[in-house]
Amino acid sequence: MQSAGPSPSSSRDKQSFRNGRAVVSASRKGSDVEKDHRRLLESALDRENFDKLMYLENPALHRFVAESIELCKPEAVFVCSDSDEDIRFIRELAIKNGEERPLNIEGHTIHFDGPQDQGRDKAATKYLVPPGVDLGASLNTIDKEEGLAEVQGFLAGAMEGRMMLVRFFSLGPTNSDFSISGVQVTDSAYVAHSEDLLYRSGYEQFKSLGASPDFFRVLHSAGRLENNVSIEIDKRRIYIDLDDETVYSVNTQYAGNTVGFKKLSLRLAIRRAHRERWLAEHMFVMGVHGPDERVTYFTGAYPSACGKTSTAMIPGETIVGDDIAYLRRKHGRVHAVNVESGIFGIIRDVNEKDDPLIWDVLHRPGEVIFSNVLEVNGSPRWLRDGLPEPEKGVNFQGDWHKGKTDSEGDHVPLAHPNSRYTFRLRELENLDLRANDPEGVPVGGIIYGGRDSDTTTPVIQSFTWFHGVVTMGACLESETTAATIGKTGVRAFQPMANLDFVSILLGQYVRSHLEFTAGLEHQPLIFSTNYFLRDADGKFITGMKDKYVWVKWMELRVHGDVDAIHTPVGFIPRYDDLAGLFKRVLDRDYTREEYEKAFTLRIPEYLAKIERMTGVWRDDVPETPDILFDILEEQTERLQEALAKHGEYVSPFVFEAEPPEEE
Ligand code: SPV
Ligand code: MN
Repeated sequence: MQSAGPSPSSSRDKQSFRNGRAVVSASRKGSDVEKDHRRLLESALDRENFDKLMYLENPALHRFVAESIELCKPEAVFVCSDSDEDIRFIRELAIKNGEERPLNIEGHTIHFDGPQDQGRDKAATKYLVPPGVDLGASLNTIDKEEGLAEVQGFLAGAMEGRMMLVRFFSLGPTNSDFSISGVQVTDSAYVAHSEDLLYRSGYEQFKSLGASPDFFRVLHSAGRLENNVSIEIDKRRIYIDLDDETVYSVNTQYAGNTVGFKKLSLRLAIRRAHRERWLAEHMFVMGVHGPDERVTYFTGAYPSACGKTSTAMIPGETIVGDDIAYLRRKHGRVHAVNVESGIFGIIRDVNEKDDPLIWDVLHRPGEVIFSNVLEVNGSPRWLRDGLPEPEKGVNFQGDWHKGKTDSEGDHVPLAHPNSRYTFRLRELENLDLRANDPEGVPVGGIIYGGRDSDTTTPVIQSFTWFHGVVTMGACLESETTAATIGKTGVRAFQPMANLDFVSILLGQYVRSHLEFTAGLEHQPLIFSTNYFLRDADGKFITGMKDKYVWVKWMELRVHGDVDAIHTPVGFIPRYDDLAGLFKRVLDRDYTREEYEKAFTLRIPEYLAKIERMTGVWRDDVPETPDILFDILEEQTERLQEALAKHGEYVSPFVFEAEPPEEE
């Protein structure tokens, strides 16, 4: 039998890599195995690092580290506690080993990923599943034994001559009902440094776990490097063992493939959440500031590169988090926390005028990692930064100059469209006061948003929780972006903007949403937004800042402060309310024509969308709850009725003049 452990050569195949979960070989007692691990750690670690590891009296952790050492064969091991000194060591190591280079501004560094390693690799990201387990066609899986053998084969000896870094984090605020502990083992100081900016330190929290094996594990190696970038891209693998809550990542550096507590742990968390009846989502969390200093919290799910961060960063509002949220039922409401404590944000289109808060952080001393931008004499430059295009610089492809073309004669942009900045949220002056509240924040509304050029109105509220979960969450579609490797601009099924990370049967996942708020005294309202609607000439219909108004309208709706127009697909804003908000928030005269164009119901497109979605859920998803089809059918009937009465494209004023009959 092929070993299930990290070391293919290990003779202890039966108990290997089960992380201490009651799997003890028939022939050896658990205490003997623990002694083996201790001996191995004692010989591989110097006294100081050994002591730091042993301070955490957790046999499952010791096993994970010992077996990772056995497999990857590092030259040295550094265990990072929560101390400033240890954290500084990692930050400096990233510069010393060349993974990051200092820029002109103090604390700023630049990192490059390889030319073929600029986004999440969906094809190489797979779940390891034991025989007999079927996760459905929409999830990428590989037989566990086969996958482990493959990825462990690539990890074998991968850290020879390098230092292994061991880091501890808390997902969610520390010491809260929400928090999950995690350990990352990596040979990349860039990855370990990024995590320091992105997550709350968790060494002391790990201590409080005692001997519990209840934590997430990530083992990463950048693999063979040339000029500090991973070069064996054909051997890039990101494999996720759901049962052991362990992630393996190799031959890649791009943070979305390597920073284990981002999307890799989200996949683990979704499974836990399903078991324990909470939700782990690809969502921002933000406070929207209403009348009389009222703060109403929203979460928002948008596929990558569809406006999630820019919504969470709307000036005048406050940010709790921009990417991943855990939601739990508490005190008769839904409460949410930000799993992270930093931002790994897209740095395309970031300019001084539209993004003053981010711009400020990116231009003053403080810890910032820029990745895959252009470096010009120690200054970072990125796509559409609002400055004159530079003559030349260095980017992830090497030397760049204005007018550069590739072998096909195509224009080579100065930076990658998925370039990123990484910094701590506390750098931002608009950080919400409750960002680290162990109780989380109470959620008034949930927003779903996709990149949809032709169907969904700019903002709309669902009739009910079920109607929102189904028509706005489960039926979210979005055109693909540069955040994942592959063709961009293709309309794709993106339920809850979380499809890439769902790790249970999709039908069960949507059911867990449907049931989540059952019996709660206060259910969040559900909305959808679309910032990408275009007219017949392909021009965007709404402005970049219109979202500032949409969130204010949603905030008022949560409190019943404004009425709305009943349409066949949900409630849309009244013109008068929006006109008032546009004036107050943006000091802009919002015309009736603009409103009518943006909020005209596009019935043929909506009907086509329902048909597409019904097909996907019916044909490709096992265990889809029947209610999903019922809700879509009812929506179709309402749309057909409106079509017969008013034609294909219906002005919001028509619906306003015709209130619905009482049901
Ligand atoms: C996303 O792509 O949704 C991100 C960046 O937030 S990544 O870490 O690659 O997932
Ligand atoms: Mn994301």
